[in-house]
Amino acid sequence: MSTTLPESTPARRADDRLLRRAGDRARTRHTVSLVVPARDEARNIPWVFEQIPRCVDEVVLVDGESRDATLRMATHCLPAVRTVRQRGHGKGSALRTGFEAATGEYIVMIDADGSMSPGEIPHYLHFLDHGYDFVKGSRYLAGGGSLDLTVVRSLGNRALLAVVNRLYGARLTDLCYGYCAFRRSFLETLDLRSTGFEIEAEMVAHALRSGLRLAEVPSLELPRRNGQSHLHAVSDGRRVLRTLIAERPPRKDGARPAQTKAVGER
Ligand SMILES: Nc1nc2c(ncn2[C@@H]2O[C@H](COP(=O)(O)OP(=O)(O)OP(=O)(O)O)[C@@H](O)[C@H]2O)c(=O)[nH]1
Ligand SMILES: [Mg+2]
Repeated sequence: MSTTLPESTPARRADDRLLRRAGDRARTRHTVSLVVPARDEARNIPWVFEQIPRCVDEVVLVDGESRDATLRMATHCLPAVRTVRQRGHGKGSALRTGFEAATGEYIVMIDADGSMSPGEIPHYLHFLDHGYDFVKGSRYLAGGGSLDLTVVRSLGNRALLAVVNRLYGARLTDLCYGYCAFRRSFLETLDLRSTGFEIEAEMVAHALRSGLRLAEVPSLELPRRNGQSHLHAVSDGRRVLRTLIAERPPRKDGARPAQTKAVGER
């Protein structure tokens, strides 16, 4: 059955507007690569992969010499997955390998342990679609949270957050959290060199220092589903601090001031 509306009723005009908007969105749809660093995450990959939304065009799994069936599980769950072996050691090396292999206009990164829900990816893309260059998740914005943070990690994150806000003149609400998305065209600007967990801080530091338009979106961190954490809170925290200090912008460098937007902020 088809329905026809008479010319120029309010309903028809609204209908046309909706179609035009949908058409605009389809025309401007950007391709999306999802980069997933994984080391011994065979038991968590099925949960992560089955939730990847349709807006993702390419999944790049970066293996870190896993001793379990991570690679086999990844191809079993998602035959189209691109698996690459990381160059060097550590999560930072893995992400840099994955970013170089990615081909999408937008890159999203999430962990493979089930602590980040792929269902949130469209929220990040929304901000990239609306002109932001770098979008990071925040567990501290209304609508976000963590079921995973221990007291020690939470205190460490707060302290490092104060440092980044002070040194970079930012107003971020979270720092040590690896759910981020950015335009691939800014990969060179981000100029990433970190090898370990401090890469997330380096990405934020370089995005702020370069004046990229940065947004935060609420994100809910879940507990890792199975297996062991690879993070060492004290030594990795120290590496983050060293990175933030080493990469801080000179006092007066004429760079564009950082523009940060948090969802819900006016
Ligand atoms: N390829 C690769 N992936 C890594 C490496 N180290 C960590 N990862 C992955 O990076 C992601 C984050 O590591 P986690 O061990 O979960 O660190 P975390 O989230 O801070 O710790 P938990 O909260 O306890 O899970 C996971 O998907 C890991 O498998 C590595 O050296 N190489
Ligand atoms: Mg984790």
